[in-house]
Amino acid sequence: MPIVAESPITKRQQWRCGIGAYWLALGAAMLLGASLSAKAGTTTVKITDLLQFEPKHVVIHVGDTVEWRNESVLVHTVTADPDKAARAEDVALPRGAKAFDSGNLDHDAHFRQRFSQPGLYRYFCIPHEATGMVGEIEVR
Ligand SMILES: [Cu+2]
Repeated sequence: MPIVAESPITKRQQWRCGIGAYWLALGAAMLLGASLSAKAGTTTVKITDLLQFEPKHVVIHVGDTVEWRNESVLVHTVTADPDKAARAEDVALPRGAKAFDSGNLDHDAHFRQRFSQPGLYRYFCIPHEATGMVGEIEVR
C-alpha cells in the first residue's frame, strides 16, 4: 500500500505567504490611519452651573467641531460677535473668520460650531459676560 505524502509546503511558499500577510497588514494599517486622520474631531465644552465654560481654553485643529453642552439649569449663550459684546476684549476672531452666536441655550441644549479658520477665538455668554463667562478656542 503506497503512502500518500501530503504535499509539502516549501520554504519558498511559506516565505511568500509571510510577505503577503505583511503587506496586507501594512495596507490595512495605512487605510485605517488615513480614515482616522481624514475624520475631523469633535471637542466638547461643558457649560456649568458655576457660570463657566469647561474647559475654558481648548486647542483643536482646522476643520474640527466644538460642541457646547449646557449642563446648567440656567440659559446661556456661546457668542463670538463683537457687536453683541459689552467689552471688546471678550471677543476675538481670527482674520476672515465669521462671528457666531448660538442664541439662547436652555438646560440640556447643545450648540455645534465647526472651525475652518486657524487662530484664536474668544467668546462669551451674553447673560453672564459681566461675571467673566468667557472661553477660548485655539485653532491650529
Ligand atoms: Cu452664561
